[in-house]
Amino acid sequence: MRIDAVTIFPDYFSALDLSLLGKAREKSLIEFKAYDLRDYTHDKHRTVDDSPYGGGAGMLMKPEPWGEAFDEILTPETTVIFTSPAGELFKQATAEELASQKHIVFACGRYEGIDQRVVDYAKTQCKVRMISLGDYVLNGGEVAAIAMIEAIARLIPGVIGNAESLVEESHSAGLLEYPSYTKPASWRGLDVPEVLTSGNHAAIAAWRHEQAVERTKAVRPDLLDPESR
Ligand code: JFE
Repeated sequence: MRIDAVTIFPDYFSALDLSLLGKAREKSLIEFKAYDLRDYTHDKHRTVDDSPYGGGAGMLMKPEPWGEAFDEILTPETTVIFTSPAGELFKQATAEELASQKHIVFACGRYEGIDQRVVDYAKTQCKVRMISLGDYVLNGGEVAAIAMIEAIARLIPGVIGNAESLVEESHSAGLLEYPSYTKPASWRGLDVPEVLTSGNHAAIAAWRHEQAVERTKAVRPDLLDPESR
């Protein structure tokens, strides 16, 4: 799979050189490149922003550099993702859908966002989605894109060392994680729940499921409500 990003801050994406994702890139499971939008400007100041028609605070990203970048980077097989607080919510199911794509391009805005015609133009070239990382406003699309790339990349076979953890995740999908413990069995007066040291695997599985359900009821009851999905 190839993943690209178009951004005025390509350095954000150096986070992807680290850890598992860096290894996946070394193994050529994923190819990644961050394109600097300013490389597609022609003026001395490498301008990417302008004031909004109709007035209002702040600046918008002007369309021309995006058009030139897209003409170089997009193919009919690309999915372009505009990260935006106005997009559909990013879910595990979204990551699963995107993990089977050949080529994803993250278009990362800054300022107050991007001229709408950039989205409309991209739709004439390939598949396009507007996706929100969550219901809060970031200063730009880069951090949202990095989070989405990590969620997508770990679903690609070979990226995660322990494929069993993906199987366990899909088994417990829709519930929050149960609490986990490691050694020592007693630490600062706090003990590991006895069932986990019992060796009774059926009892352990039942306890973990019950803990997951109780946690979900307490902090994310929306996940248990079929209406909300
Ligand atoms: C951009 C900005 C003022 C946005 C109402 C480009 N989940 C998520 N939160 N924030 C973003 C995504 C995001 C993505 C791209 C972005 C924020 N901004 C900042 C400023 C109003 C905005 O939208 C610019």
